[in-house]
Amino acid sequence: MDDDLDILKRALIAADLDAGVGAAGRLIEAGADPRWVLEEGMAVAMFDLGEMWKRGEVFLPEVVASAEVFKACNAIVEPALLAQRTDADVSHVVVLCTVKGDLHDLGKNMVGAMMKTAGFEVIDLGKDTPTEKIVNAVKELEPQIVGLSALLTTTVPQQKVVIEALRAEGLLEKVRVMVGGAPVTQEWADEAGADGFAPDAPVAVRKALDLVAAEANA
Ligand code: B1M
Repeated sequence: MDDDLDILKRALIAADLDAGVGAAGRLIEAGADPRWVLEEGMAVAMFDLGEMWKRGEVFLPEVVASAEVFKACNAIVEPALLAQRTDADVSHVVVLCTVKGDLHDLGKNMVGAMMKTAGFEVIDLGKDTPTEKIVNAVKELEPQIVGLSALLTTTVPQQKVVIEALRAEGLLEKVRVMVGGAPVTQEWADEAGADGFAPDAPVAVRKALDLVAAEANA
């Protein structure tokens, strides 16, 4: 399985669709844990690709192509992940999105899929999400949690803009806000007034479960 994980990583970096889809399929067929494939394989490959991009070893069109391969592989891995879904509690609703100005959604989608496996109902508002749309969704859907993803240092401040907009509408009494994304830190989460931060999708699930449990015990 380790060999196929390596093939998958290399295929993502090289934007080789056939090799990526082939390796993802073999891994899932062989019973690999989809979380392991996503976290230790696919997410790591995209991080490595980002480092290569920073060093000028790859360029934007290649990154766009790799993102497409990621989506194709994810279409194979995610159903296996969702098959692990528990029926623990579907009464907890998470409104999830990538903030305004930000088109990165691969990580946000992973967070959403893993939250579903823990029994959350996930309402995904997508990427480049206007603040007003998030505020309206919180008013209408009354979620327990709002999750805000941001991948650019220029869009991370938007997380605080959303939190302030929710505060202005008196909605922070009712909803817990989680922030995440590669440049996001616990320090920033505190400064922005978020209730939770997670560096990756598995921790995001644990944090979300902690937040709803704390609310239930309050
Ligand atoms: Co972009 N990009 N990109 N990009 N891109 C980064 C983020 C960058 C770090 C690359 C680099 O320079 N090394 C850099 C940002 C630099 C900075 O801000 N300081 C960058 C740049 C500059 C840009 C553009 C500006 C490039 C340009 O146009 N000149 C442009 C911006 C477009 C825009 O958003 N307005 C751009 C565009 C793109 C693509 C469209 C080509 C593509 C995105 C495709 C897509 O998402 N559909 C892309 C990609 C793929 C990347 C990198 C290479 C990979 C991101 C990724 O998908 N990682 C990225 C490099 C990097 O991050 N190191 C980069 C895999 C994913 C599974 O991880 O998203 O981190 P991640 O999610 C993790 C955790 O962060 C966490 O859990 C996930 C799973 O474990 N998490 C949360 C995420 N959200 C969470 C929410 C939570 C909790 C945890 O709670 C709510």
